Amino acid sequence: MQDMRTTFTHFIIEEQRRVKGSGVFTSLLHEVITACKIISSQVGRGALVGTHGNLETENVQGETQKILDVISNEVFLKENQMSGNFAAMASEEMEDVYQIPSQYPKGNYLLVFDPLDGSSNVGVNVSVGTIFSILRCPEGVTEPTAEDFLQPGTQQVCAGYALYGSSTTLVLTTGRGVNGFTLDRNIGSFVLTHPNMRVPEETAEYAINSSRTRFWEPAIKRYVDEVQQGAEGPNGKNYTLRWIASMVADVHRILSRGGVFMYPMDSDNKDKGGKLRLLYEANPMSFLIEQAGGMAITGRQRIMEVQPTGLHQRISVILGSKNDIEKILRYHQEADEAAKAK
Ligand code: AHM
Ligand code: MG
Repeated sequence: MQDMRTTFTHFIIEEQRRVKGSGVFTSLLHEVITACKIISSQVGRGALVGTHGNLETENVQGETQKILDVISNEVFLKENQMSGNFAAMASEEMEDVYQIPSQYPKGNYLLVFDPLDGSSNVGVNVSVGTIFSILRCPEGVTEPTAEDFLQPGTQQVCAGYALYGSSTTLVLTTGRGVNGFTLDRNIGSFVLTHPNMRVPEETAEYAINSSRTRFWEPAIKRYVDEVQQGAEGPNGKNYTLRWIASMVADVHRILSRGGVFMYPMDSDNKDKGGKLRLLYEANPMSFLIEQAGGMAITGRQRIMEVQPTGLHQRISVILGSKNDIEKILRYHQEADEAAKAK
């Protein structure tokens, strides 16, 4: 045989055999990635078929919805509702929990997702993506409510994202490391191209929206100030800044070659708790980053240990290469101690 590449199908069958699974997970992941393939195709055609614009409506976050936000949400619901694997779904684009229509069987898992992350980028042809997280439905629950989704990130059984960039990439963890796949459009399948992804402990790249500098807490100001001093500062090396405004693309870069991503809570977003959403942005990305050897914190604690209080709860997100994240954690502790001592 000439082509010895591992397709996603083969990869999950092997995983299923390794963990002696029932096959439910294999079927469930197939539905999820089929949805990602459809969204990838829609995103790729958008400008030609007029779906790159805004709608008149706002989502539950009060943000203007893009046509593609709504299309992607509908694709995800439709592809995942009939398999009998999920008990309910929730997404950035829907205020309440989505119940599986009564004509379909219900399963034991909950699916929570951001159908099109970074969608402010679609009109300018910059990368966007889909983020998802899979939780167990609590035992005995047949009609899950928002409460049933409020599980800390440590309870996730699977998390991943699809990145619609110069190629379409799928990155996934089921708690046994992180693997990346690239969509081969000739055969319509994802192929394993990035086995066992690892985040290097050391980095010289950081990502933050620095137009918000005036709102930052002292610990973030201190870290960024030191980084910007480059080789002349305490780090003794030059850093570069990258900010795509698409978390999926920024996290993918970090999983590929290291770095630090920060969307911290600041004086401007403090009332909301931060900008990014805990259940379908921060938790799945934290699971991936930790599984790849990196760290993900709010500044003061591990993100995955935060007990969620709301479906659309926002949170401070600081993640990436271990050595820098440890330093940022320490800077928060030192700033808090200094403030207490005053
Ligand atoms: P979205 O889910 O509405 O697209 O918002 C989340 C996005 C992230 O992908 C990205 O990191 C961040 O918002 C960018 O925010 P900003 O425009 O403030 O730089
Ligand atoms: Mg998002």
